Amino acid sequence: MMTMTYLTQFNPAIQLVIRSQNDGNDDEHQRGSSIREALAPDQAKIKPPPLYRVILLNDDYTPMEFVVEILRVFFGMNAETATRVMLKVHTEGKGVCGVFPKEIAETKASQVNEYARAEEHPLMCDIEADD
Ligand code: TYC
Repeated sequence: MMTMTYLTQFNPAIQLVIRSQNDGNDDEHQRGSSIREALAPDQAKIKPPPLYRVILLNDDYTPMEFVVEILRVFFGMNAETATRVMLKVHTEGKGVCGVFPKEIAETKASQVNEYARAEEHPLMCDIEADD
């Protein structure tokens, strides 16, 4: 039994087998949950992390090219996507740069704000729950 628990926790192939038993009707779903609970009680309780949107706010002074650079460097966007998001923020007041687990969202927003301040731009980045 110990061996099974170890395998289901750490062997992705076995996790896949258990997950596939959960596809289908509710009875099967229940049974899948019990099997998972029996084989790996800790894993059965793991929930995906809550997600947060990283939001960019418009202002009247930050140059458009700087905002595009931010979106490319910190959020991995290509020039076309970065320009589209920048223009959305410019015209609508705010826009989403990406959605991440809380700690990553907080880190990205801080890095953007610190970089903008270091370059003496008033650009503001914030986070909000993605629900
Ligand atoms: N409104 C700014 C300008 O006209 C451009 C801008 C876009 C600033 C997006 C901030 O998050 C922003 N230069």
